[in-house]
Amino acid sequence: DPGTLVITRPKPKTKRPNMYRVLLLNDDYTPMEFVVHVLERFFQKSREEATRVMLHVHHHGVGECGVYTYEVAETKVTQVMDFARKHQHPLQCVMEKK
Ligand code: TYC
Repeated sequence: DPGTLVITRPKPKTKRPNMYRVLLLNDDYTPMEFVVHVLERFFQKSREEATRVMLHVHHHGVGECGVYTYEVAETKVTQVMDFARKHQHPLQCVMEKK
C-alpha cells in the first residue's frame, strides 16, 4: 500500500553482553592456602579478599570469584581446572549465566 507510513523509534545499536558468574565449589581436600592462591593468581584478589571468598566457599559450599563475559569466564574456569589438576587437587570451578 503506497499510502502506508511506518514510523519506528531509532534503536540504539549497542547491547549489553550476557554476563557469567565464575564460582568455586567446596570440597574436603583442597588446601585452604591453595584456594587463596588461585583467587589471587586468576582473579586478581588481594590476600584479604581471597581469604574472605575462600572462607565463604568453605562455610557455604559455593562462592563467587567474579563476573565476566562468556569467553573470559570460560578461560578462567579452564585455567583454574588445569591448575588444580596439575597440583592434584579436586577443586571445582564452574560458570553460570547471571
Ligand atoms: N574445605 C577445604 C578444606 O577444609 C578448603 C576449601 C575451600 C576447598 C574452598 C575448596 O573451593 C574451596 N581444606
